[in-house]
Amino acid sequence: MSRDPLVITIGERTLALQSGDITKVPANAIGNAANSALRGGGGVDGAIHRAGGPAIMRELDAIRERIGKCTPGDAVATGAGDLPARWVLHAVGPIYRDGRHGEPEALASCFRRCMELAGELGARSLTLPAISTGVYGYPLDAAADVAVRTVVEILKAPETRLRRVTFVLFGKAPFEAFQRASNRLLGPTP
Ligand code: AR6
Repeated sequence: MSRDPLVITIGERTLALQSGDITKVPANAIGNAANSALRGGGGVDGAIHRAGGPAIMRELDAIRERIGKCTPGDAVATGAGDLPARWVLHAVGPIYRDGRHGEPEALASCFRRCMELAGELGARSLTLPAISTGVYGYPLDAAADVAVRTVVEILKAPETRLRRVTFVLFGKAPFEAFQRASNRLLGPTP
């Protein structure tokens, strides 16, 4: 049976996996699975805007005026409105085709950008959803592999100011996929 949450120590830092609704889990910064237009949508994006309130979209309107679209693999930061956090990091995941069109690189880049932005803002804790695994169709096990590998790599690096990264996974299937990925990459947790 799977332990939930699953907490893994990486040096002085922590990687955690838990199931649930990311809008309910307090953290300094929350990652979002947005789209290039930054106009909100369904899935986790819809849940974040509903729970966070209209202040988040007002900030995104201003960002859109400045930069136009946000390319897949990149992310932008706003305040978190009514969410139990200070910042939301809106990352744009790749739309999955067959895995040979730069999807793994773009997905890794989303997680890297979220962690970079979180570090720049001074966040110590970050929650992340399983970006691209809903509407964008990225197969769960492959996405979990990229997500866990990228986050662990950065948590092992001396520069990051982040202390704790938690994947908040919506349901049993994504939770178990991320657990398998962490077992593959880090070995089974004692
Ligand atoms: N908390 C945590 N995870 C969630 C939640 C939640 N409240 N709700 C859904 N998920 P998706 P994508 C999971 O479709 O594939 C939007 O319309 C969900 O089960 O939200 O990157 C955007 O505006 C899945 O595992 O994001 C874009 O247009 C994961 O979050 C597009 O969808 C991602 O699913 C982005 O598609």
